[in-house]
Amino acid sequence: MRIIGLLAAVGWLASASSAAEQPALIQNVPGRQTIDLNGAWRAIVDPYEAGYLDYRYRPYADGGMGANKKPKSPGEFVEYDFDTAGELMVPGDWNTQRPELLFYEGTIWYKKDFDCTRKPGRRQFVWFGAANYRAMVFLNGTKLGEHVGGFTPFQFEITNLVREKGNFLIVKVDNQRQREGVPTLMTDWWNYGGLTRGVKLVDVPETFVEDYSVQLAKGSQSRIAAWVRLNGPGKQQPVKVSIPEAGVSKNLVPDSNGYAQLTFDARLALWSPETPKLYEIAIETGTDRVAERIGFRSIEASGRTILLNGRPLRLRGVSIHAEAPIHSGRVFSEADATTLLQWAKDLGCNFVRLPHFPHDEVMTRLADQMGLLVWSEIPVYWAIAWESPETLRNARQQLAEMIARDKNRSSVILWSVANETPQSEPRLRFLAALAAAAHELDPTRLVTAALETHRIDPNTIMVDDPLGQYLDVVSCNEYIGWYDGPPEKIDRTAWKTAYDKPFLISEFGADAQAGRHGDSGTVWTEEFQADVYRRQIAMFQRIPFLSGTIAWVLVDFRSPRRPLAGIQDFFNRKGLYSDRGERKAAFYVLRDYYHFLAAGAPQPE
Ligand code: GCB
Repeated sequence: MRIIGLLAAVGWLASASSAAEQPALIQNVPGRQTIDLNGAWRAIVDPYEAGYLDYRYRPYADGGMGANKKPKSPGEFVEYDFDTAGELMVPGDWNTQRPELLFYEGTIWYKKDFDCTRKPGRRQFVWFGAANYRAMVFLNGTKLGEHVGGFTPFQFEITNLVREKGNFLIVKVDNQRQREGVPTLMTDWWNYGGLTRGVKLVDVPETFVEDYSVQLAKGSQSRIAAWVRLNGPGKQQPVKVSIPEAGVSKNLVPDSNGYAQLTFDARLALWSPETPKLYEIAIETGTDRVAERIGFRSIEASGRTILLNGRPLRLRGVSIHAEAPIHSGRVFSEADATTLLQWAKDLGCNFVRLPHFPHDEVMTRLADQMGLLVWSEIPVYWAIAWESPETLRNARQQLAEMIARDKNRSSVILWSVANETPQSEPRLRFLAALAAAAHELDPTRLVTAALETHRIDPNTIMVDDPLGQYLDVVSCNEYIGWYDGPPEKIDRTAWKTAYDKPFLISEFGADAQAGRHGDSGTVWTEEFQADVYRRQIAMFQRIPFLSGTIAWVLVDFRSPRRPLAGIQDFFNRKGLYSDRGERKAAFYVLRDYYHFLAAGAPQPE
């Protein structure tokens, strides 16, 4: 069931190439034999898509610029030439690489030349960490396929196309927003375009370990449920799963689909934010070996309490947008990810929300190492086209790709299927389908969504969004004291819930420009923001069923919706840090509260 669901969800891969047996996403690409295709790529800016469509808006038969055409005689002209075009760095959004591209939305063509030493009995894939939003990929003039969705990995097999010398890989990346896209037209983040994450050639044996999951079985702290899937002609050969430090070595025999599963007991030190213990695990066949470090922890909802390793958990969280600290642009490097996660730890957090789309894999891998719990999300945001089957298919695919990539990360405890979506029947159907898909794809983690609030009287918020019945954890964003009334309104607000489920405040906050001072009644000042935080914290103490809070947001981030000159300058200023890395007064207010909670303040009921 599970595998069929996942394959169906990523079914586009099957049509993307002619090879007989297309794998689902290759698991653990950082742990494979790879060649980096990162660095400088040639780039042609194509705002009218004229490299793809003729003057009647028909696609060129040869793929347009994907063919990399050259004049064959002095009398022939071709109106593009990658070899004389400028360069863009990959990975990297194009917006922050050239001033004239800061607001650019449209197509850019990328080209990279490479050689590839081919060994018999090996297979090659070209793998993209992400391309925002729509990518069309050509190798040596042949179209490999397309991918839609700006934040998840994808790959194409190139074994039969790649040559020893003189390969050219061309990618058309288009970041135009679309009403029926995921996300849709309006968001509160920068639409960074391009090959925003790494590109690699992945080299594997003819039969290889395509995918695997090694995690604790649902509800257990000592039973491991492992599954492995092999791909290739020898996919029924025995597989060994080992965890040497725990004395585990198990042999599995795959079925005719190359799939094998096993549950077994192990004595394990459990992973937690306080002790982020990771074990080296290895999956081996006669021809392939892949290894990585994995943690083991249980996560459950019991009534209104979240249990981590069987113990009540209070989440001390902050949201981190994928905006690079100090230099801005979309995060892809380990250095930037480390800075952001360390800033969250400095705040006293044990938990980070990574909104509003899957972040670079480097974030969740580092969260495993640094001991931070993670909320991961797909960009089903605000006014999605709820009635469009294609939009639902797209959202489901992004969900499946996010889960496929990060299912072995002990840090990830929550999958979020949506953010701040307006209530309606079509929306409920759409999101209930996504919640069901998340449960099916990953029965071990908890499913949530960031909901909106509503009041049943001027002073009482009632948490009763009907979507709550499909979620494991009910979460609400609220901006009392900013969009919703003056800060004093926070003092008068009481909360009730219709659900016997854990409850999180998934956003709260206010804008402040770092260094702008005044009294606490003056907006945009650090004093105003700090005052909102103080009042919010007092309100949290009055919500007996609260399992955690997530401040919005760790660092100021770029947003086209924020034009106020001299203050916003196209940044959302709700950061506890400025975009230059300065701490604002509210940072210290929240840090004191989180340290107080960490020191053993009362747990939720
Ligand atoms: C929200 C959204 C978030 C925005 C934030 C804001 O409710 O979920 O994406 O950036 O408010 O600052 O307005």
